[in-house]
Amino acid sequence: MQRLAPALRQDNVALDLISLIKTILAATKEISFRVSQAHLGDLMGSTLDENIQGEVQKKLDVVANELFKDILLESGFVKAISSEEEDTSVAGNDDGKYIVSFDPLDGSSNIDINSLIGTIFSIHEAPKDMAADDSDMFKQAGHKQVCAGYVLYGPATMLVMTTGSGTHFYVLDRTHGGYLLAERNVQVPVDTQEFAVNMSNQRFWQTPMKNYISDLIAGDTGPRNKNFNMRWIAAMVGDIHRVLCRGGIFTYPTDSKNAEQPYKLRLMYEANPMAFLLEQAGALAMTSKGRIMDIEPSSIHQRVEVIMGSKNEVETCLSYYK
Ligand code: FDP
Repeated sequence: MQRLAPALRQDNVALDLISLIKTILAATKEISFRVSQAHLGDLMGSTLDENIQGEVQKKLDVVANELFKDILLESGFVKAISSEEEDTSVAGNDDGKYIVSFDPLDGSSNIDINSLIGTIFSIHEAPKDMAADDSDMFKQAGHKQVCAGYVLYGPATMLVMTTGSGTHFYVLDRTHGGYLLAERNVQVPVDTQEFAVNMSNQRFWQTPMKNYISDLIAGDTGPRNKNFNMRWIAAMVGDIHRVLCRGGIFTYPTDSKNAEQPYKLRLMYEANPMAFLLEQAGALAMTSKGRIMDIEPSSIHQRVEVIMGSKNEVETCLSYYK
């Protein structure tokens, strides 16, 4: 199996970017180790703090965030970072070529139950004419990402990453401590019989999504004429990984549970990186109004409607909104 650096060189990735990716991956190796040990030590449960989104922070979230932040800022490669766990962006090296947005541990409700969690990251070029402490640097559309990926801390620790030349799977080989290429140019099947959505929110959805999901549930007795199965890991990294492996549609649709917050998932460090990975694998990543990666961000913690996965199924879902 090919090692990471030659695989990236094969895709003509710039040397500076390779160095930054290696820095990110050094942090994920330590997080992977700490996640595996968390039930032995004092890293379980919650701290008493809430993050900017009003969610109670888990201790592992905090540890992972500190690790990521420190290693990235010390590296000198980044001009600034922005994290789910930080209120605002954090300035780095004024001459850093890149900015990184990340969710240090996605799927935090899975931490206590020893289930799937992961780290999601998104890299953009840093604008030269802006100061390192100017968080407006992060207001760049997803189609300008130069790299995106996630690391899944599952039975195997897996890296899924794109630099714009296809989406590739890597596996952490603990015998030599590096990531090895497991599958190049993953392709998401265009059709599927599997959907992922939090069904408990059904009564809060808009009518088109209610109708679409009802038709999936009706199976071969309804207009779709085929049966569908449902899967919900409750960690976006896990659900998107399944879609990348065998197809499916994943949605966190608009809902009316909280009038001030119609969407759940975050654009910069959840929807955009997953959109880049999926599109590079032949899938679609949309809102009911258009392509996720074309959204011009207005704030670093912006939330967005998400409908992504197998091409034909996403298109069918969107047809209910017309
Ligand atoms: P979490 O808050 O546990 O970190 O980031 C939001 C997220 O996880 C996604 O990973 C996941 O898809 C979703 O929330 C799950 O939310 P619910 O099960 O509460 O709907």
